Amino acid sequence: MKKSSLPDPFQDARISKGYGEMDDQNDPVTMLLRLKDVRKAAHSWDTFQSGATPGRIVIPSEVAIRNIRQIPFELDPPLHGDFRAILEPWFKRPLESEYEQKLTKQINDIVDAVLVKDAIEVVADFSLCLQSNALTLLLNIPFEEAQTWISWGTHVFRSDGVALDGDKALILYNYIDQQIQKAIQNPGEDLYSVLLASEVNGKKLTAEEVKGVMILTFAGGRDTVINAVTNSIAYFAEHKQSLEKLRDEPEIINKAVEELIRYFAPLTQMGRVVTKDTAVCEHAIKADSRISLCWASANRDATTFENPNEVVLDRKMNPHVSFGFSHHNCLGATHARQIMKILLMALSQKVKSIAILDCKENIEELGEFKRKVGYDSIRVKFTAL
Ligand code: HEM
Ligand code: EMZ
Repeated sequence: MKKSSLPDPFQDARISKGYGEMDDQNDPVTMLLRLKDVRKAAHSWDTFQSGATPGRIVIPSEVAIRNIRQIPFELDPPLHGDFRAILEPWFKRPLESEYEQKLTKQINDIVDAVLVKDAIEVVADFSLCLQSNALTLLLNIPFEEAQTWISWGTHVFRSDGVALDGDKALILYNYIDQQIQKAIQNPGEDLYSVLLASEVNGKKLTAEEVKGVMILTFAGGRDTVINAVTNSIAYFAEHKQSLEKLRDEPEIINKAVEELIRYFAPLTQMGRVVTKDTAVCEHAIKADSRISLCWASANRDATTFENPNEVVLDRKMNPHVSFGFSHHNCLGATHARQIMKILLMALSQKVKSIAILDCKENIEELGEFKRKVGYDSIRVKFTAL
């Protein structure tokens, strides 16, 4: 098994019964493992709701450390759609050419810097910096602000060995409160100010609602992007010929981005709360219990994906669900895809090879399953072309 592989722990359960079970802080989860069932449940918001107690649809549940509703993630239609409508234009900005140029400069600078170093730890010294720098563009605030976020580490609700860290979450909440106050006093062109000036159903957003959007923007776009970037470096370290292929056939880069994101599935699963007694895969589920949409398993469903456990960079049909499915599909996907596209261009144009020196895998414990989602740390040495 290669160091960069992300094995699929769900295969047997997906084929034999279609679901898996895990406990999470005494609030068990029935995990949907087949692509067809994941899509159907993601669509059926009246049976599988997102707008439950804040934090409850996240796995591990964040109920113990959060009472603010993340928007639009923890809302159901029709209110969900009202918020999406004001957010969508802003989250499409990564397609604008000025944004793309700035992002290209940021990523080229980071890659150039590691090419002249002896060895680097990718998670802390590469992926976290890249993610934080890029987020300044999405929020439209000064580049220097990234240093503050880098100092928080990779996850805003977790720390080493602690799945849920309330003190750490407070750092983010207090920071966002301060930034909202600043934007109220001195409005600018940043996301905070734009949200404060926006209306939903004829009413200005409250500071609490703005906070709900901002927490989600910080939390949802953090370890997901870090995992996608780190796993890409590990993959190219062990597949030098794939870097060469991208150099020779740059026209497949968009397909390669989708395929890496399918294979990595940086967000393993997301929960829903069941509103009425129902059944999935002939398995009864009681009202007010939890299910999850296991994106990572659905992406390896051999009834849709040929050779699901292989990275096929120019895979033709690729209806993966790494960014979710239906109305809650990832708002940050445009930004994340641009990051990945530009990273792949930079690596293929500048890097000859990458050697993995040592690594510590990040393994999620999900009841009967254990899933590698990325690395706690991975030291590598880059060699320039
Ligand atoms: C929603 C994955 C990056 C912001 C989602 C969902 C998934 C996902 C699976 C659906 C959740 C659900 O159905 O309950 C990912 C992955 C990423 C990524 C794999 C990186 C590779 C980002 C970034 C941002 C972001 C960079 C913003 C900075 C959001 C938001 C939602 C969301 C706001 C909620 C959308 C809604 O409820 O309508 N993401 N995400 N994500 N993501 Fe991402
Ligand atoms: C939540 C989630 C969003 C959650 C779309 O996913 O990402 C997780 O990393 C956070 O912990 O609070 O924002």
